[in-house]
Amino acid sequence: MLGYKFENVEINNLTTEHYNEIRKAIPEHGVICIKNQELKEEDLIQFTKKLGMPVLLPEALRFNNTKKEYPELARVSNILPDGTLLKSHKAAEYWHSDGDFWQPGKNYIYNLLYSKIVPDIGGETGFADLRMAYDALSHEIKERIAELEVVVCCDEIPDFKDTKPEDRQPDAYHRITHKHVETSRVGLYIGHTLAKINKVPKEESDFVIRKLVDEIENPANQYMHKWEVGDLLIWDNTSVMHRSMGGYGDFPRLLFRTQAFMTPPTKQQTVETKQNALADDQAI
Ligand SMILES: O=C(O)CCC(=O)C(=O)O
Ligand SMILES: [Fe+2]
Repeated sequence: MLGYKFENVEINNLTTEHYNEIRKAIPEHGVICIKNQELKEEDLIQFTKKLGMPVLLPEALRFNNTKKEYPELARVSNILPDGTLLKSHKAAEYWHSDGDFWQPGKNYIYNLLYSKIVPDIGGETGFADLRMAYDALSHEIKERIAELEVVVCCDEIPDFKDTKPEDRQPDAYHRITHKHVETSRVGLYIGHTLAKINKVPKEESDFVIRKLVDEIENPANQYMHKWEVGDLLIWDNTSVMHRSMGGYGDFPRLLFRTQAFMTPPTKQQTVETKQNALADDQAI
């Protein structure tokens, strides 16, 4: 089931049992929310390192994080570090998987997004479950995409417009029918909704992508997160796509983001996690 909420854990004082529950819940539920956290930048980075090697993005993709001591951090915000409010700010308002521009395998990343300032209206983050979207496809479309790949080209990713030429990654080719490395669940992977299918005429590519996007955009396969200050969301970019739902006008909004390359759990963790299997599912 898409989404899971943890209410009684403290990231800065985490037991092994809670860590294992969190770690297991991420790929299982696609996105999880840990409520009521009080985290400084370094706390978020420390926790990110527990999940995997932190992703270091080019400066332009850290979105005004000017603090050189935290290269792992991006500021998702309409407020500049000096307090200036960016009017009519819009960012990430399209369905995407972060890290789709990395080569296959390296694109398996977790996102951590932590809310500091929540706007009075709007500003939700939307999630689409790629496993549910896949399951909902017709048999015919499933067969059609079985061997196909999408091409992710940095020039088509809006966030890359301010990056330096040396930050551009080579085109990445990803299988559309994605079997999750950990859960073995099959889901879609298209990177972003304007992606093109490799070695397929444009008309056919557009037709097939449209069929897939219809399920990604189907509210039955989505969860909308309404932020509260102190929420820490963690999601698996190979199980869900996400986007900003916008609609916050000029109300201030500030979130801190880090990312970690996914590392499969150790044998020991797998055993412990099985023993501490999550009790009843708690919907977000
Ligand atoms: O602003 C949001 O709600 C989502 C931002 C986003 O795409 C991200 O943090 O990766
Ligand atoms: Fe994103």
